[in-house]
Amino acid sequence: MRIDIISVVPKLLDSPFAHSIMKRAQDKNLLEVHCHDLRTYTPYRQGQVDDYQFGGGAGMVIMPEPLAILIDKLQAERTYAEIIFMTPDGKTFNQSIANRLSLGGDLMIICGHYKGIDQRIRDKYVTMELSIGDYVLSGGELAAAVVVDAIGRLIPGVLNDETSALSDSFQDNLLAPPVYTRPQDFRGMPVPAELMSGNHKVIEEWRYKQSVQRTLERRPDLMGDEEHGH
Ligand code: 6GU
Repeated sequence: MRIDIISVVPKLLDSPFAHSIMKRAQDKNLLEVHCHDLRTYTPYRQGQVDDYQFGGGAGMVIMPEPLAILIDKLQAERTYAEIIFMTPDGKTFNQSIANRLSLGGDLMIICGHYKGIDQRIRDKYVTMELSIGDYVLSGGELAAAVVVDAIGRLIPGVLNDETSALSDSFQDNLLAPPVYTRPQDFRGMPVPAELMSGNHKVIEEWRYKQSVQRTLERRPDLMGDEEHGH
């Protein structure tokens, strides 16, 4: 999968994909992430990409022309499954959206900054608008990094048995169970006996019960138990 990210602060995206699983995905040629500096494509003087908003009000808006020039150029080179705009008023990103996008082909992601981007770009080009939660970030870059990480690790072949996504929280609407490693006795706190039993069935049952208990305590909304949610 190829992901093209458009930003006015591309330096914010230097490190998120350069390490760990995102690096491995790219080393294995399963993922390509290309970050584009919008200023490179502006037809205006001195790399200007934003301007005051019509109607007045605080905050600059990213102009449509530089975005259209870059989006047209990218679309001439390949077809995108989705053109995503990162914005706090988008649909809240979740594991189910990540699963779908990880199987769906190349993606373009547009990061806003300042007050956002001209509405006409959203109307003409954008096919999906995503937020990563109900709080406001300075720009879409950190949110885009979150979305690319969540999608990238799900691309078939990226994870191995050690890092498998099957046991992740949310993959089955249950939170993941607790995990333990050496030593078996840490300062008087032992590892639960079930995990030391060597009995696969006992271990799986214990993990499932812990997952259910944890989900009921912490995220009853995930279990469709609206009574306890919110
Ligand atoms: Cl996608 N962008 C910004 N600026 N803030 C956010 C967000 C996105 N998602 C949550 N907060």
